[in-house]
Amino acid sequence: MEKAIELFVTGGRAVTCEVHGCGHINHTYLVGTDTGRRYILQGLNNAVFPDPEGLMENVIAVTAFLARQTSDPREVLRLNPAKNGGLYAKDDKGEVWRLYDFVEDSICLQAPETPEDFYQSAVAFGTFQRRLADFPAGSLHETIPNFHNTPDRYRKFRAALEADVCGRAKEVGPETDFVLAREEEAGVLQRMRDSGELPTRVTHNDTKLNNVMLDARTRKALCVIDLDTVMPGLAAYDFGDSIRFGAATAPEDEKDLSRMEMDLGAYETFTRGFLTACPGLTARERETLPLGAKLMTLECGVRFLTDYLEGDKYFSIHRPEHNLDRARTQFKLVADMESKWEQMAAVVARLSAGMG
Ligand code: ADP
Ligand code: GN1
Ligand code: MG
Repeated sequence: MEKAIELFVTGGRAVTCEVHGCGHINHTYLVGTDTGRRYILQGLNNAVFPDPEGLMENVIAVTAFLARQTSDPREVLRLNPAKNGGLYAKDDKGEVWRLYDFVEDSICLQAPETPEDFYQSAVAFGTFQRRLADFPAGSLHETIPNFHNTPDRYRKFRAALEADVCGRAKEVGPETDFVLAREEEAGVLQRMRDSGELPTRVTHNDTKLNNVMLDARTRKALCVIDLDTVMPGLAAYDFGDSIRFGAATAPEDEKDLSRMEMDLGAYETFTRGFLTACPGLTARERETLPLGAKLMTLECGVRFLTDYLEGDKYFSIHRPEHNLDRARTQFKLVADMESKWEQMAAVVARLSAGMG
């Protein structure tokens, strides 16, 4: 990657380059230069993204659109020019690289430290969606086709179960039963999207707390990062994935399942922030937010379990059963949401009152 930085025009000479962050997908490095200016250098995971050029067209268009709506440079990711004249570059192995400004004086959290941190992440994602409301969604490339098409994730799960290339299917009987018992409900959002009952919006689709930067001093929302999955989608996806990750009482790969629950207080905090920052949702969209939380969690568990069955080819793992542990936490979270279902719906109804 020392070579990759040479593909870009930088202010100053690169003097350090270290692996950075906890993302599961891309290769991310923090680059320091002799002028003190810092950058995030990222190599796109070409096994995950079949069309990196299309993906970069999305990122360029979305960041340019967002940049026109704010005067604060830290509110939008900024791409730096490559020596080829574009905003990304290919190395001699065909890997696509990009160089963002490092968002200085910011923090990126793996879990909220206070309710206000989580509220601010809701403001960040809600604002992101609101600012992109007039972006021409049809012009975006689908960087990962069927990304939140839950029935399609089920089809892939069944195929992995049948192929059983690692002989692991026998280890995941209870998890498989859990998944298959929810197959009918798992398709509800997709059917509502297909029938036009819910509007298609420009969504982020990967709204984990660690894809938001907060100001280190004020701890207010700065910007949303990790724009690789920005595509047409449903509001419930962005709301739901945030709840899945940030309202959980334990990390995504916690082994002690008794520690994993959905915190209703955190859920309410996020809902308040999201609805305030993005008040234009339809009544039907607001009603589907709890289902978004449940289905994004179920879908993510299905994806982890599928990857486990397929031999851990997609998500980065740091121990042999990492994906299985991740799948189990997601299913525990789904079960907990089911036990809190009435309260989840009541929170949305209460906070939506008077919104029309
Ligand atoms: P992945 O797709 O692998 O999750 P991300 O784009 O989310 O990749 O980057 C991984 C991590 O790097 C983020 O969680 C964040 O901590 C850090 N990061 C990414 N971009 C920036 C940036 N422009 N400024 C500061 N930190 C960043
Ligand atoms: C991946 O890229 P990252 O680490 O923010 C994944 C998400 C999953 C998440 C689970 C492109 O997110 O869809 O929900 O891991 N991103 C992609 O932690 O597949
Ligand atoms: Mg990320």
